Amino acid sequence: MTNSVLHRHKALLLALQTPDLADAAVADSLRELGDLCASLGIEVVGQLVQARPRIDPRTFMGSGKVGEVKLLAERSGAHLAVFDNELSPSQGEHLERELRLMVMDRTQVILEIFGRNARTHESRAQVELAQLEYMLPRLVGMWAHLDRERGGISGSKGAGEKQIDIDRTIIRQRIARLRKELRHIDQERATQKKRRANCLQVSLVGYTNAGKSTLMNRLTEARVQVEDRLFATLDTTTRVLDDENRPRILLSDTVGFIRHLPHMLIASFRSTLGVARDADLLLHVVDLSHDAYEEHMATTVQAIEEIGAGAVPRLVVFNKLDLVQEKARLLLARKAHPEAIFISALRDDPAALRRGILAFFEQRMITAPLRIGYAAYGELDMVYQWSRVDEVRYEEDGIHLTVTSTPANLERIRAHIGV
Ligand SMILES: Nc1nc2c(ncn2[C@@H]2O[C@H](COP(=O)(O)OP(=O)(O)O)[C@@H](O)[C@H]2O)c(=O)[nH]1
Ligand SMILES: [Mg+2]
Repeated sequence: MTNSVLHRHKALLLALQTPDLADAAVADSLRELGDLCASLGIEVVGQLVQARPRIDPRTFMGSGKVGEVKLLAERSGAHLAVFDNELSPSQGEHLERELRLMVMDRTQVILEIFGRNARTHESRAQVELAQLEYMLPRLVGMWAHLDRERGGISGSKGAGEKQIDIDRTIIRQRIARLRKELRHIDQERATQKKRRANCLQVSLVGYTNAGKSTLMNRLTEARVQVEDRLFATLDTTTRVLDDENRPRILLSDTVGFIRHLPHMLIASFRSTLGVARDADLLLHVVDLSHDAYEEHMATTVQAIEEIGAGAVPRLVVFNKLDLVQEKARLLLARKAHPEAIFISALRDDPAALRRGILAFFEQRMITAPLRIGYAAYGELDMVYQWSRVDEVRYEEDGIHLTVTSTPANLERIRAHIGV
């Protein structure tokens, strides 16, 4: 399905509310689905929430509701139904048949947006991999009509069924190829990673549209694309944040999170998100002007853990302060996160944030004496890169230094000069 097909489509948004979901959470999620649809050019003409004790594994919603949706679609001229819940392959197939509308779920919408925003070879490969994995179990539905039309001869495979076998093979081959390509790109990245290992790495993380790329641009010379659009950033950009400091500090901007981010996307973007895993500090950027900011924070923390970055220290950065009207919200956020930094990436000088980052590392650095024999004189340059040299004395038994750095870097230096 291409975007030109979706553009200007009239759609109904549908959600099924099970008892474990609060009204506000369902409403927020639906509003977000509307934003996601809008970024694909889909026009939302109506929405419907059905409260049910549980989801029917086969039909998803009850037949009474199906009639209601059909009626609403007729009245509003919708020919697309977008479900906020994830639909199983058989549910999607069933609903498409019953509603006689084109059916999409939240996962598919997000996959479409990622597909449209992928710019580099790597992100394109990552998105395609996720899309194919989504498609594979759904091929049956796509070909079922062929067999139905022909009546299906028992005992032998129908034309549709044979076609599915062929398609499955082709898709599996393509998936294997993409995986191989991504592994290759990942290996190339390993060289880069080694070069950066002696720097302190800071990674911007947070909900989509929180202002990560804006902060990246304000803090460094990077020109990352900033847009009031969900998932504008799909690639990782890394720049020097502070060139004076030793060790040098690098800052990375990467893809954001959203609730119910399809797991196949997290899996295929594992390598892109690796920058957060390898970081010494995560800047968790939060749009404090958003009513659902607390939920955004929870979703982000959960995603951070999911990608294996749960152990990396985090500094919360409450952004978009210029848009926050309620004093109470500010006070509440400050109380819940006393160490957080409050900023408007658009309005404020980012110097305070930069100082906050430096202070964070300063607190964690240790000062230690070091002696380098004259035979190891060549290693002095490395010491100056990996640590801050506070004092140097040339004595008979070698060079005596007082250096300050992170425990990890000091460890590395010692290993290098063999003491
Ligand atoms: N009013 C206001 N808008 C901001 C601020 N920071 C970012 N934005 C806007 O929020 C939108 C998303 O920003 P972006 O940096 O692309 O978010 P990202 O998805 O987290 O990278 C853009 O339209 C930015 O101009 C801020 O402090 N105040
Ligand atoms: Mg961005």
